[in-house]
Amino acid sequence: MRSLRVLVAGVSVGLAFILFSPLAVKAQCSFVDFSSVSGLSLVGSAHQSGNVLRLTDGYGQGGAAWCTSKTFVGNGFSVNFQFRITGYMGGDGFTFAIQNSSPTALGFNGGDLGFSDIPNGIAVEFDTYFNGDQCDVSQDEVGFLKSGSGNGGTDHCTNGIGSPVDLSSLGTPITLYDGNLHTATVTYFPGSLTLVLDGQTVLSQAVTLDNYVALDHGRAWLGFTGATGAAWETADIVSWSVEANQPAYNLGFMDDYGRSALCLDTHYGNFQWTVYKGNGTGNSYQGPADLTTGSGYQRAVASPGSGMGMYLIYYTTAHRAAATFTFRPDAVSSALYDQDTTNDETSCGGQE
Ligand SMILES: [Ca+2]
Repeated sequence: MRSLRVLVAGVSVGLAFILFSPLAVKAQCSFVDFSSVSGLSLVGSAHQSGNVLRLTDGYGQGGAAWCTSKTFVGNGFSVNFQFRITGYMGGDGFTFAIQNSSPTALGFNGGDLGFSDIPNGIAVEFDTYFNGDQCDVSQDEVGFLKSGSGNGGTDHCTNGIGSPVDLSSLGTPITLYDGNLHTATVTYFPGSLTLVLDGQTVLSQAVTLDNYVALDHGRAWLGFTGATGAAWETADIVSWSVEANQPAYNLGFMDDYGRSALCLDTHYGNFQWTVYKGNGTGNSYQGPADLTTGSGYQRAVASPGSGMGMYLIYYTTAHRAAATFTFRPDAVSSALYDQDTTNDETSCGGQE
């Protein structure tokens, strides 16, 4: 009889496989160009201009563009974007940022790059104005920043993650504001954050995102901020793609009658429910779940408003589980009863 299987079960090899080989999927925030800005929250000076996302184009501006849907970033992601800075009149630059403050967040302008004062975030800056009082190293630099409060919060001495890099000092120098198209790839693998710019690895730091951003079931808003002051420039994002790793489901339940299976990611709180019998057979549903661990039990409840309803209780000492599911758009509902933990070979996401 198929029953419960604890995938981790103290088997570190199995856990490592799950964590290091999650499926990368194209996230919702992917734009071949910005002929449509549907799905973006545009704030301040940020606007669509032809086929590009224009962050700034005058003096004294601040703008931001956030994907309105949060992206699951906790298990790693890769972001690729092209940008072009034209009409360089001295500054200030832009950032790619990850934050859990607001989909309309915008910080101070000028040297604060529209990022400073956005709480609960982390940014990759592309800085085109030398602020000596913020520990800038160049008017042509990149760096990692954590959230800083108030004016001047983009100070690398207080809020830098590692040191900024002067791009003009590279063996093959890169000039951010030369009017050319540049390609940036930001890759987060839990424990490290890397920026590759025009094929050169220019930044790489030990970073665990959870230490800087309070993730929402592993999720956060992704986007860009840009700013100018007395000095200004036109800063355009030309394309943007996001690939994110899936939750690592590490606890699985299979119904005794083979009707459906439930997998839980117990780190961030996510579930995947797959229907094997009855209405909705073959469908799989994912979403955030709120987890509670009590004495002798674990409970998972689907977050309200997700379009899904799920209630699971797993008795950890008795090794029994019961769950009910509904999915309103598909009018699918099911129950799961799992009475025996000992003989199950089902993996999360599929039957053996
Ligand atoms: Ca600066």
